[in-house]
Formats: sequence, C-alpha cells, structure tokens
Amino acid sequence: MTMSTTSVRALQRELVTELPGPRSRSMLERRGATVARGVGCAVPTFIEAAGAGLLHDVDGNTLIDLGSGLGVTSVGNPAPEVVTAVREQVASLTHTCFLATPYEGYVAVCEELARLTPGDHPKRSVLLSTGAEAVENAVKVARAATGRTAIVALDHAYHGRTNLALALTAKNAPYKQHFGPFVPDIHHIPASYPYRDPKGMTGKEAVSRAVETLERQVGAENVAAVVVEPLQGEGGIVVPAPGFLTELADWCRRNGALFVADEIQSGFCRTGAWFASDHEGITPDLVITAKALAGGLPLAGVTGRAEFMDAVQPGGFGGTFGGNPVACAAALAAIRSMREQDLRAKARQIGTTLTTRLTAIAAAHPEVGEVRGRGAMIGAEIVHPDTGRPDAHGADRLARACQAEGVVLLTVGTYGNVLRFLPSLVMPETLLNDALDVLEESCDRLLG
Ligand code: PLZ
Repeated sequence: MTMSTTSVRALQRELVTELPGPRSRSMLERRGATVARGVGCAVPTFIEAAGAGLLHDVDGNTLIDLGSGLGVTSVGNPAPEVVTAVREQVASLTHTCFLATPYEGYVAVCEELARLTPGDHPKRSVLLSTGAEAVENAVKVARAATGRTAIVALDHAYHGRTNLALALTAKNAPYKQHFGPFVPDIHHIPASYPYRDPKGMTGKEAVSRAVETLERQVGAENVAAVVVEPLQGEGGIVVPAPGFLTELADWCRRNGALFVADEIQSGFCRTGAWFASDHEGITPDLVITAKALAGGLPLAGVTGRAEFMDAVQPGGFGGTFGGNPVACAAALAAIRSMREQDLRAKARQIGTTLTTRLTAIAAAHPEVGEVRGRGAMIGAEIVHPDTGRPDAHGADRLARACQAEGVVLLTVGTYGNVLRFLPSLVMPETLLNDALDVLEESCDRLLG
C-alpha cells in the first residue's frame, strides 16, 4: 500500500481535510456494500499507518489515538522491537500448530506469564488467540478443577462476544440482543461501583451485598468460579471500592470456588502495575490475558495454579492458532519492551497527567461527574448535573467534537456515558496534552 497525500508523516495532530476525508468516504461506501452492518465503527476514518500515539489516515490526516485499538497497542504502533521480532519469526517459521509439533516461543511466553502474573506458586498456562476464547478456557479449568458448574460474574462485566463470554457479559444491547439463548448456569451479582452505589458503601459492604445474592440465588457449594475484571473496562472504567476484591477472593477461598481475574484490558502495565490485581495485592487462582500481551498481534492466555490448570485432561485444550509462533515472538518482544522502557512507570505518569487535567475540567463543568481509574486506564463519567443521572448523549457529543478535531476519543460504559482514556504507554506527553486541550475546549464550548 502506498501513501496517499503526504510523503512525510506528521509527528503531531494535523488535519488536511475534513473528517472523514474524500478517500475515507469512498472506502466507507465500499465498506457499506460489503461489510456486515453488525460490525461497529466508532470513528469513520480509514487508517493506513500509525506512530507512537498517532494514527495516519488515508487522506493524509494525523489523529491522536486515545483508544490504542481498545487497549492493545500499549508498547507502540508499530513498536520497532515487535516489528523486528515478527519479521524474523514469520520468515523462519510461520505456523505448525503447537498441538502438532511444538516450538520454543510458546513455552517462553508461558514462562513470562508465570513470572509476571501475581503469586509465586507453581503455574501453568494455555495460549489462545482472543480474549473471549481465553475466558471460555478459564471456565473449562474452573469446572474441571472443582467438579462444579456455576460461574458467577459481576454486574457491568464485559468478557467477550462468544456465546459463553456473552453469557458472562452483563450488558444486553448491543452485545447480546437477539443472540440468546446463552449457556446455562451463569449468574450475575452486584458489583462495586462507588460512584453509583449508596454513598460511603465500603468494599466490605459491597461484597456482603454480592455474596448475599450469590448464596441465596446460586448456593455457595455450586460455584466453580467467580470471574471479575479487577478494573472494569467496557462497563465504564470502574474501580471497585478498596477491599472489594480481597474480600471476594477470600470468600472464594473459603468456599472452594476459583477466583478468576480477567486482566485482558487491565493487564500488562496498563494500570501502572503489571496487573490491576497487584494494586490490591490479590493473587487470583487464574489470570486471563490478551490485548496488549502481544503488542498488536492476536494472542491470549490463561495462567493459573498448576493444580487447577492441570485438572484439564491431556488434549482438553487446543485450537489451530492458539499461541501461533508469530504472535508468541511478538509477545516476547512486547514484554521485553515493557520491561526495558519501564512502561509501568510511564502508565503512572500518563495517569497523573490525565487525572490532573480531567479533574480540573470536572471542577469547571459539573457535567463531568467523576474522573477515575488507575494509571493509563482512566474514565470520565458524564452526567446530568442536577440529578447525577448518566448522560450518554452528552458523552457522545463530546467524543464526536474531539474526533472532528482529530482526537480519537471513545465512549464506554453500561450507560454509554463514560469518556475512556486508554492511550499508548509510549505516547509523548505533548500529544497527550494536545488531546486534552481539544477536550477542554470542547467542554467549554458544549457544556455549561
Ligand atoms: N474481557 C475485560 O475488555 C475486550 C471489546 C471490543 P476479545 N474488550 C474490547 C468489542 O466491542 O468487541 C475484552 C475485555 C475484557 C474480555 C474481552 C474480550 O476480548 O479479544 O475481544 O475477545
């Protein structure tokens, strides 16, 4: 593919046409004629290249990317180390299927997962291609290890789009609408959502509320696993009240259920730690990873206590592409880069800039009801200031205003009213501040 209008790509936000530009519009027409309408499109601008925190479109425009392809391109886009590793790997061995004939990369990724996930107990991993597939496999482990069948998830949870993962996902439209019935024996219990819970509700109280529902509606002795996102992503960047996760993990331990952390979005330095579980010192029985793990290539994993993982019989796990050699090479390079560049520290730095500036915006505009998150995983909840009720329309207007100025800012949340900030962890500070300037001006223009 050749470059369209410019020969040197901009290193900052730069618009040379309206958005979407003429070439994007003609591709959108082709898209409409061939791509199923069920495939969403948040920002209708076709991208042909990227840089650290930047997206270059087919009309020569350069956009600032606050979404990182939904939390994937943490180490860069493309990250030079990942490019080199992928090039070398694809040229020497593209695929064998690990079940047919093994190769070292798969084992090396499992070694890294054992090293990096919380806890120093013996661990085993299985590699898959997507987050939803990993969630499915974690459920297999929990059922095989406990001999029980009930799986419990939280309100506001998002775990993917396959049938079982959809059953675990809390929000109906657009994810689940028309797609049922879903697999049985999946149950939702109240989460901890401090901004919307009764004022002052502690993590312990939120767990009591959750467990009360669970024990009454499911029965403790039937629960194979409780699956949680330690920092909920699609649900609205929701950080549970302190103590919620530790108390829930304790309940699992006491009742013989596995505590499973879906770290697909929150893992790999995103929150300023290797995993969001680390912030509260919790050690999940199983940790599910994907997204940023392989620096932009499709790879996912389930890592857990050896005795639980090995409850699955030989041959019980598999898949043609899971742990593909190219994706494994990318993951090893991405993880090396996270270590060498200390991306945990970078995420914390980005978090400080984001929260400082968004808090100042919130102080001037009561429509910004709350700014929350950890590290470079931050949300700003947009509300009707007099009632505190969610304002999805307001959030959407702000996101669109930013998009029109070349800032890819997306909305998220059960109520669709949260502005979501998931920048690349290698995004230069100047770009981040420019994007926040655009948001601040949009708030001044559109809000009271
Ligand atoms: N668990 C916590 O965030 C993916 C969804 C995008 P897959 N989140 C982005 C969309 O609208 O489809 C996600 C997640 C958490 C599981 C998943 C699923 O991961 O790789 O998309 O299957």
